[in-house]
Amino acid sequence: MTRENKVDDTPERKGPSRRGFLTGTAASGAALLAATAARAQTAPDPLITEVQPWASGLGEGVDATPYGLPIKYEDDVVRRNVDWLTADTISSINFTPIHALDGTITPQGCAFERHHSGAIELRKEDYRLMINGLVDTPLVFTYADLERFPREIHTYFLECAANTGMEWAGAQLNGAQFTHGMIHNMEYSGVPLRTLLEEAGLDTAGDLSDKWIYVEGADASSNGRSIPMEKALDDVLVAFKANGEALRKEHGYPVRLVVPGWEGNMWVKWLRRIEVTDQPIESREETSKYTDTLADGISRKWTWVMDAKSVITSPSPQMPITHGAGPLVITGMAWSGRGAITRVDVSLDGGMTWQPARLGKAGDSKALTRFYLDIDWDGSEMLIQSRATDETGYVQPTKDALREVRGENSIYHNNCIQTWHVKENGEAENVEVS
Ligand SMILES: Nc1nc2c(c(=O)[nH]1)N[C@H]1C(S)=C(S)[C@@H](COP(=O)(O)O)O[C@H]1N2
Ligand SMILES: [Mo]
Repeated sequence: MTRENKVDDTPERKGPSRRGFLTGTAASGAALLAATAARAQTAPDPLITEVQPWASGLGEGVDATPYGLPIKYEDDVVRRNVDWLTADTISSINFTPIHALDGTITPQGCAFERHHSGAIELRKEDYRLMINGLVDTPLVFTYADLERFPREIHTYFLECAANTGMEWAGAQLNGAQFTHGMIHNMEYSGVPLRTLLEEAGLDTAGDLSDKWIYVEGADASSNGRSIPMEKALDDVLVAFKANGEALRKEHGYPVRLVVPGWEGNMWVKWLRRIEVTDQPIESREETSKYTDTLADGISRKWTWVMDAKSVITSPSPQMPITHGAGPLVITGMAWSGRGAITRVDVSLDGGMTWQPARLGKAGDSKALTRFYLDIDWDGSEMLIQSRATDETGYVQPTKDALREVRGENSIYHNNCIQTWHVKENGEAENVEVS
């Protein structure tokens, strides 16, 4: 921003149209002018005055990279794991670099992975999906069969119920990637599960209030989960594309279940079987795991919905402020499993006062919403927080409020307000305020 403004003061090198554009930009943005004034430079900038290597030779041909990766200068924007969290990397987790992303869509290449028995490779030709149990006509679909049913596209977030789970007892992990990175947000193409259940002869007009489905994956863990029929017929998708292309292996190629707004564990990857039952199965993944142990030692089960939550991604521990006082863009993301985000408030003083943030675009239901707060930073330390509100009126709770209800025995469903302590030198740290 500063450099572009400076171009205006340097001798003519580029054509008049670029100069005109930059002048226009500078004139229209008061913040931009302020930034220029703060960083006025007198020495000539060789990046402006000298011909650079990239302008004096040729670039790479179009056959060099048939399927591209990000440019090497961005090679720190990657998934990372925390080696002490799990015994090995097979039944493990890595984290989305949310601190370095903007917008709302998570590229598949850096979207977090969670596997219980590793990511398997399953060819489309070898893929089968069975629907059995309490249906008139048990069916087996091939991948090609699935492609012949009417498709829908929807954008949804997937959050592992364990996201932020390490933070119950106190501030633990120094980075938004690690405290909040078990989340991704993709545009899925797929067939509504309702369509396939009807194909198998399920009478969706009848009384299905006591019916469930049990869903399993083709991997060794199978990750079986029970889902009430009401949800199965509502918005669950059998998806085969994400962000326009085939699902990546690690996200369930060739077919995964999409269970909008509900905990990530239910989004079965490498989807292999759907059984219609008249009771839940009470599998490992819904009894000893993915239940919430309260202060008295009793565990809540069936806590499927992910409540409204948000986090500031920049500034944050991995994204310190690298400039002095003046214009500062604070940004983050918010989401709710109950619908659209309608409002995000930001506090700079640890929750004493709040101001409304600007939503990058209107929130989609059960999808990530980007927010911004553009401030004139005075260079002093801040305790920054964000607080999401969703369309049901639910407001993201403080950590203390959540602990009051849930105690400290929980792992899953920690949707508390996060605090970053931003220091005068721009560095940020994961802290708690009460
Ligand atoms: N078949 C199968 N499905 C699975 C899992 C698994 O190990 N096997 N892990 C679950 C968990 S706990 C989560 S949080 C999500 C993670 O999805 P992702 O790897 O695409 O991020 O997948 C779920 N579906
Ligand atoms: Mo998970």
